[in-house]
Amino acid sequence: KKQPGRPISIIGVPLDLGAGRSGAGIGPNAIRYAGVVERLEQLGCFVMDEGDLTVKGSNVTSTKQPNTKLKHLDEIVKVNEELSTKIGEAMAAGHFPLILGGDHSIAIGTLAGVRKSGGQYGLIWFDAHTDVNTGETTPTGNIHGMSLAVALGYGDPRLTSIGGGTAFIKPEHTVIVGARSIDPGERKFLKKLGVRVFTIRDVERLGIAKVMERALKIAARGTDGIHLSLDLDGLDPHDAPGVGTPVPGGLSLRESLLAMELISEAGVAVSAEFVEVNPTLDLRNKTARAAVDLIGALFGERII
Ligand code: 6HN
Ligand code: MN
Ligand code: MN
Ligand code: MN
Repeated sequence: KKQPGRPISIIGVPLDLGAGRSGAGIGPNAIRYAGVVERLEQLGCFVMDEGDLTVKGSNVTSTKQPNTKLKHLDEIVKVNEELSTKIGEAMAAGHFPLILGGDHSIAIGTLAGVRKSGGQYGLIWFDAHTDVNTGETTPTGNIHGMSLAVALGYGDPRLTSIGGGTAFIKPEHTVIVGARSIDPGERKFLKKLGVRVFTIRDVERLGIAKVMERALKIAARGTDGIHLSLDLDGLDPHDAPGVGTPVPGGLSLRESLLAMELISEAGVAVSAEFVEVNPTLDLRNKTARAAVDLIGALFGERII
């Protein structure tokens, strides 16, 4: 069932500086063109589109990257600080923040903002990657590969202190679903912190229903609700081709829809973000349309 009565605040974050290539910055509008507001309204939701945050530059125009281990750090800090304020306000008003990305570095601001609301929240991180690199372990210097580490309290202090400091989320309430591309440093990090990872292999062996049942227990038990951070590259590139870092062998759109339906039925989600939609790599806006299908399922849309 959808969250009854809770207004949805849509916040677009047209940022691609955290990724290794340009294009994710037009993700929010691609998702709007795919009809996200209309879809939610058809489901009876009250939707407020708050527009986009202002982002200076993109990977197209700002090629100077003075800090190669943390590319575009200044602008990413600024945008995420602003985002955390926005999210904090939306949640304080009793709204459900629905964040449209943008590259996955925006999860830093989202989770910092969710944390501001004072509760202790769990996290379902749906992704082909695990995004737990730091400036020390990153193979690329791209901050979108570090956002989960930051949310757990690890990484450059300028990132971990966004929104007022301290870890935004606890490892025991964090669960990753769909992973199939993990860097050596990330593997160590996940082991050390004891973060539960359901890889694509687990999805194959157990089925997505069982995986989500377990994931929901980890994220929701003993918390005030969960945040869903969904990277479209968690889906197979066949169903979501418009992503900057595609990895073959992912979840089908149908499996991903079932995952959303199960989160929706659990009734525990307090916020969600859909990131890494890069329409410049897409035909017919397929990836944004997949995002809208997933958002529909999350807010109660069913086949019958
Ligand atoms: N994403 N692990 C790679 C890196 O550069 O750190 C890829 C990260 C991808 C991040 O898709 O959100
Ligand atoms: Mn209101
Ligand atoms: Mn990601
Ligand atoms: Mn990813």
